[in-house]
Amino acid sequence: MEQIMSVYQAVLEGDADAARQSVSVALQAGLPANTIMQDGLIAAMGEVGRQFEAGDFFVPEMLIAARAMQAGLELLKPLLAQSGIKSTGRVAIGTVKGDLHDIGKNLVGMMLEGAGFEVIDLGTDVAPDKFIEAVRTRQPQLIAMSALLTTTMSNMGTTIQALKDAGLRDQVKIMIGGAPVTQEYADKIGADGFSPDASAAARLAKSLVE
Ligand code: B1M
Repeated sequence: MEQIMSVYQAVLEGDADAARQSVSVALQAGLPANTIMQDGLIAAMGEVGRQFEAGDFFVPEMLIAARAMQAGLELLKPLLAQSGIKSTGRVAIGTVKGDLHDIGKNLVGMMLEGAGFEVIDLGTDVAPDKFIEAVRTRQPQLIAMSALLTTTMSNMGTTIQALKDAGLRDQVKIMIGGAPVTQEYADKIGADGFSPDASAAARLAKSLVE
């Protein structure tokens, strides 16, 4: 479909204005919001992820594509909410306590959104209590924690312990990432998964909620 291809192309090219415009044209042509999201926005972000992993796209290209995707998604969100379409899953994401780095976390959040997740962004410097509160009040299937400092990554383990102490550990899957984080560390603290970048994070998140 020509209108869907325009949405797909706008996201791939990272053109936020064209993304908004093409989503609007597709809606005017009577295409369902869910089709525009799945076949236009989400499909394009899948291709962005593939190109990133192939080394054809770098972080800046992925960021501008994700921003274009979000621009298009803003127009669809109210319609999707009305039609009661189920999201891929709900994820609460945050940078752990003591850590203010959020560029990677935001990128992961955008890729998750691009994969069809409802993303609750808890921000930066997120204490274990805030993750606990989010699980209690918002019932995400997944918690995603980011850390960029060797001095703050231990707060991922502290958060997992706090969830255990609160009796909530079994209610959520937990994935972690960030420059100093490794699979070995994820295994050590009992996280369900680790991913080295935002594109792999979206794939991991899907596999964890399936
Ligand atoms: Co900071 N900083 N910083 N900093 N900073 C680093 C991380 C550092 C490596 C620089 C260095 O010394 N070479 C170093 C950490 C050393 C260490 O602990 N090993 C460092 C330091 C020391 C500090 C301060 C302590 C400096 C100081 O004040 N003395 C201070 C700490 C503040 C705090 O947090 N309490 C600090 C402050 C800052 C700024 C505020 C100035 C700024 C942050 C702005 C912001 O985020 N809004 C900043 C920046 C920009 C950096 C660097 C330059 C870039 C980080 C970044 O955004 N990268 C960084 C050096 C570097 O990495 N070259 C550095 C781009 C981003 C897309 O990558 O975040 O790695 P990244 O995310 C990737 C993956 O890691 C992964 O996917 C992303 C994309 O593919 N990923 C996940 C991330 N989270 C994930 C979660 C997942 C899965 C994948 O699942 C949940």
